[in-house]
Amino acid sequence: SALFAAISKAADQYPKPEGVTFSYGTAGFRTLGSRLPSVILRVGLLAVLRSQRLNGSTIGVMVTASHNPEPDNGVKLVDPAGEMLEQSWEAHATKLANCATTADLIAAYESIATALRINVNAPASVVYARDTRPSGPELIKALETGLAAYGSQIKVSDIGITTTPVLHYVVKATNDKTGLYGTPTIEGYYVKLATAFQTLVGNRGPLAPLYVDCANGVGAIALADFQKHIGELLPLKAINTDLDKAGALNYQCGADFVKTKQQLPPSVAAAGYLSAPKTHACSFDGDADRIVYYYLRDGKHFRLLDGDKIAVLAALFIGDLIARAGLTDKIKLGVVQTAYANGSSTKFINHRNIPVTCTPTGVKHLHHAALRYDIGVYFEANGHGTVLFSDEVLETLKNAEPESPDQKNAIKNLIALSEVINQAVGDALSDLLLVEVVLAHRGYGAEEWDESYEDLPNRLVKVEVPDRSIFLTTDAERKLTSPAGLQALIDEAVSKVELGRSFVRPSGTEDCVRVYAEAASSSAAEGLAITVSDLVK
Ligand code: 16G
Ligand code: ZN
Repeated sequence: SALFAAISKAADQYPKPEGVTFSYGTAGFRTLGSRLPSVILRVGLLAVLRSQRLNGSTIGVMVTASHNPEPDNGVKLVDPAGEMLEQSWEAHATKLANCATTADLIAAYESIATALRINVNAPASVVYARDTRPSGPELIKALETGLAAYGSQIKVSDIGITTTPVLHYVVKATNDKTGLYGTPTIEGYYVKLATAFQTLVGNRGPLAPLYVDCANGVGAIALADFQKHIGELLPLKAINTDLDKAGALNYQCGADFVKTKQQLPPSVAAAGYLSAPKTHACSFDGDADRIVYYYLRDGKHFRLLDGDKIAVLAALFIGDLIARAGLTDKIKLGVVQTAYANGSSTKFINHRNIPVTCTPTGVKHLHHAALRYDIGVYFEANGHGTVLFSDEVLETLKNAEPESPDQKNAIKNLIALSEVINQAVGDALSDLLLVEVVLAHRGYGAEEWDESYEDLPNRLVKVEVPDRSIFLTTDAERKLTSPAGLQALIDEAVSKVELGRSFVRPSGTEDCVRVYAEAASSSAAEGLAITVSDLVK
């Protein structure tokens, strides 16, 4: 057909590199940017099929490699409601990416279309964006070359350089037929967040200045643009905003650096921003879908406020609002974590009678589990997360008949929270606004927030193994089912340690196995991590 001829011609310009096997993993395809042009073109083709399968709903394509080093890049697809690509389609993506020739590609494309009963000539709609990586423009060209093969049959929209959560927002808003979610543009996103934030801060502003480490990535652009929408209500002091300096992206800065190294980015330390009393700061990752906070206790000691601390802050605040709104019986609030959540955080939330679910690592698992609550707070310890409000809850809130000004206020704030918090995916900017709102309402600084509970000492170790595929897990990755007998040995090691907990899981993004251990003391956590690592080797 004419369509396949056009697709072939486009694909011929971007042959698959030899000797590489691609895999659509936890966060899409991710590898050196220079290896990716053929993959990106093919992901564009799959986006068209996905859109056709879903009656022409708009599908998103995001070109980013998040917190990875600058030479890397990646791509992931966004489903119509703004969530990650449905898991069963990951195999189709992997299949297309690995076809050795154009002829194979066309055959694979046709077989997917046939198996899923997709009319390849139906209309489709795709929206795409990229982060600030130098390989971005070349990859976008490959994407556009593939999409151009369809001519006017499909609708294509380029929203340019922006954050991952903005793209998710635009996809969700585009597909929202009620038009209530927001205007489906980058500007629409800022307006929505700013309006809700102003409502929530009320007359508590202006708030204290906040230092934001942008990881020398696209978050710097979002932050500067957003500032224009809120003026001095919250002065955002952006640091690490160098988008032009080669190699600067995520280097010695950003959320991943701070969480893994458990220290200030050297740039932040050198500038001494945090020596002033009552100041705190936060770090975004390279595509601004992750955030961690920190401050210096007594002006000296680094204290991390990670995803677990954010989850606790948010859940308690929302729980209080639900109670004040008189809706405790009607709204079921819950928290979703992974095995990496510090044991103290889980215990703390449980003591407050808020249920906690544990899921495997990866945003899609947490997101899914959070949807089972009326209001689901989900965060990975590394700072990926958000709070989801069900449609039913939004209805309940909008129809509630408050019996007092306090109830009325609580209801208004819950509705505004659902608007300030990105309902599609974890979002550093939106989570930042959530945290600042809660701190303002509580009259807290970072120290008071930090006092909620004390983290158990913990260690995360990377272990190189000959074949990580033999490690199979169950119970949300907290137990191994294979290799046979290993879990019993881990259980035995854990039982000898006060408040000990440890688990082993194969990484979804690197060729290694990760060992996590926590215990009552730092030396015991260290010892347990070493013992379990030795068992794994
Ligand atoms: C990916 C996941 C992240 C997870 C990490 C674990 C998304 C968007 N990202 O980056 O949530 O924490 O993988 O990596 O789902 P690991 O499997 O190598 O430990
Ligand atoms: Zn990211």
